[in-house]
Amino acid sequence: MSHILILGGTTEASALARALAEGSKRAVLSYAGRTEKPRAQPVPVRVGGFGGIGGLVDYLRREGVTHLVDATHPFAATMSRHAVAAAREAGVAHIMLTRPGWVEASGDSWTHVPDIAGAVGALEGHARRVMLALGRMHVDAFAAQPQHHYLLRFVDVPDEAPGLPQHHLVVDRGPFTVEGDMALMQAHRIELVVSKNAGGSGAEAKLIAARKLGLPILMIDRPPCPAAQVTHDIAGVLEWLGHSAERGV
Ligand code: 3Y8
Ligand code: NAP
Repeated sequence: MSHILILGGTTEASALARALAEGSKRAVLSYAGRTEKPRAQPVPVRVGGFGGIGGLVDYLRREGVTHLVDATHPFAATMSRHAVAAAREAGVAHIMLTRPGWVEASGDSWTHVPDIAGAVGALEGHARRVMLALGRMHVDAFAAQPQHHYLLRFVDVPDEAPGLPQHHLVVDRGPFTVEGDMALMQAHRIELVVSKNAGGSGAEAKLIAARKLGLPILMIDRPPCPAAQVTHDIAGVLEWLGHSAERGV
């Protein structure tokens, strides 16, 4: 009997949980605990870190996990590295479910930067009205460029006000809509949008909204991904589960 651990926090992880529940597969979805009220799931959920690679190995062995699906966000690089190492050490089958990166389309005006620090550096210069669609974890880095007016969007109300002298905070969770993001950008007279190359549909609205409004994008490229088996869709995971079950892993 297989027992699947899904490392979640993405639209695709939730879709996989639904598919496994419908198939009466035994699965648990894991959240880091970054948000106050994570989305309810049709499979049991666990919340919180494992305690590094060793903690994850212990969890895999203790719970009798047979398959580990890393369906975390492409920027959750530490979790993905830990998942590969722990699965190997515990002898558990492993696959990454991740979405392809977005690619610049005609009508887009992207400037690529390698990471958050690169985005901060690229904001050197005259004051502008910038939409920082990066969530909460890295906002403080942008205090190095206090001249801009920032539009921020967090999942939860923060414990303290963001450390940016000129900002407007929207508390909202995705998936977002093109119309909603266009209205938001127009209402705040946004001149530039800063985005991670998350891929997928849940955060894509802002790219389409920026394209329709002719706004430039500062695109933060993904961190390197560990060497592992990867699929971009639920069907790929279900096929992998079927194959590895036949092999009796
Ligand atoms: C806790 C679980 C689902 C998953 C939904 C996806 C889509 C909506 C769009 C913008 C961009 C951003 C952010 C974003 C999106 C989905 C997906 C996605 C981006 C939840 C969730 C958790 C998180 C963590 C949160 C981060 C933050 C990032 C906001 C749940 C809602 C900016 C990423 O306040 C914080 O500490 C938030 C932290 C990591 C990035 C950051 O650096 O702040 N996601 N987001 C997960 C956990 O605890 O393990 O609460 O239900 C999940 C989703 N957020 O099941 O429907 O699939 O990506 N999440 C980015 O892409 O740039 C918002 O505003 O346009
Ligand atoms: P990260 O930097 O790669 O991981 C840092 C630590 O958080 C990990 O070492 C692990 O702690 C814990 N962790 C991360 N994901 C976990 C999970 N799904 N279940 C249990 N523990 C987890 O991760 P992150 O970028 O902070 O992302 C955290 C969560 O938010 C992930 O679920 C991710 O899918 C989701 N998310 C992130 C982003 C983003 O932009 N980074 C966007 C959307 C959703 P231990 O070492 O103690 O095990």
